[in-house]
Amino acid sequence: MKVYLNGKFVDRQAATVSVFDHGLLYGDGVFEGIRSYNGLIFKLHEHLDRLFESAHTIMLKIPLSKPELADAVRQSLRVNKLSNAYIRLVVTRGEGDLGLDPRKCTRPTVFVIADRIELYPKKLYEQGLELITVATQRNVPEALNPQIKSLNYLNNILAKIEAITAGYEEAIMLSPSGYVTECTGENIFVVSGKRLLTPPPYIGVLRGITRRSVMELGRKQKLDVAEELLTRYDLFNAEECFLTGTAAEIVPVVKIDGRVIGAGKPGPATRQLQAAFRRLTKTEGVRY
Ligand code: PXG
Repeated sequence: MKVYLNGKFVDRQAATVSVFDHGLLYGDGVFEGIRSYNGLIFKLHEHLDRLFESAHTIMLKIPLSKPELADAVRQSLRVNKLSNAYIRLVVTRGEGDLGLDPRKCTRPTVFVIADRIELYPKKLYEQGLELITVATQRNVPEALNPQIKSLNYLNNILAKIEAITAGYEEAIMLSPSGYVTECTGENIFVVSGKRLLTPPPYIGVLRGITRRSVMELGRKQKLDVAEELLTRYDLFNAEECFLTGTAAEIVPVVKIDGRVIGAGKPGPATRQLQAAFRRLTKTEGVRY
């Protein structure tokens, strides 16, 4: 495997960063997770836009232009001869000293890893997922805005550990007021009648690229799509519930905190959106 690292393609073993890199010392950096399907990079420009927004927000100047980074992604897929892949794009503050001061970091570290996609078990999509809400609240936007896709994922990891400890694969995180935010690496949606609802970004969620695609597909399917504050009550009493993310795509949720959701199996709206999303990934994207 060849990894793009600071302008060069190097062997996997040589793809290393310094122990003084602030991405490692402080989680000071930003990243993206991108998919390619049959030679098409899905929503590449949307991912690059979000990466640049995250970087701009933490005052990290990416030393490449968007077209240059897009090229690095395309080349990563080509040199590794991948047609279906998961791509991790990372920009860290770079090497500094042991202090926090980002001014000591003069050159951001940029790398791109393109690897074969590890698909989730088919069973997950057929039977649906059982979730629990956890005690770890989602970061509040006033402290660390979840819209920044930063290398600092401890908030999510702590919630994931709680779910795993309790015997579940994924957790629902709430805001300090008890509103539903998102899962540890996926956005959440509910269907109630003709309404397709997902929490608004201001409550503390990542503006997922899959989330946006699903909202657009929902509108095309004549669903009434809205960003609304949701409580656990709203989840428990929804007809359908599902999660969205680049890696997971659309995952049906059938039980939350012991309550069966709807009919307890993937619902018709979820299935229709899954089918429409699959069509989209096959037809849309940047060729390489
Ligand atoms: N919320 C959070 C907190 C995320 O990290 C999403 C939502 C979904 O966003 P997209 O743009 O992918 O629709 C994410 C996705 C992985 C992985 O390998 C995924 C994410 C982060 C880290 C790992 O599954 N982010």
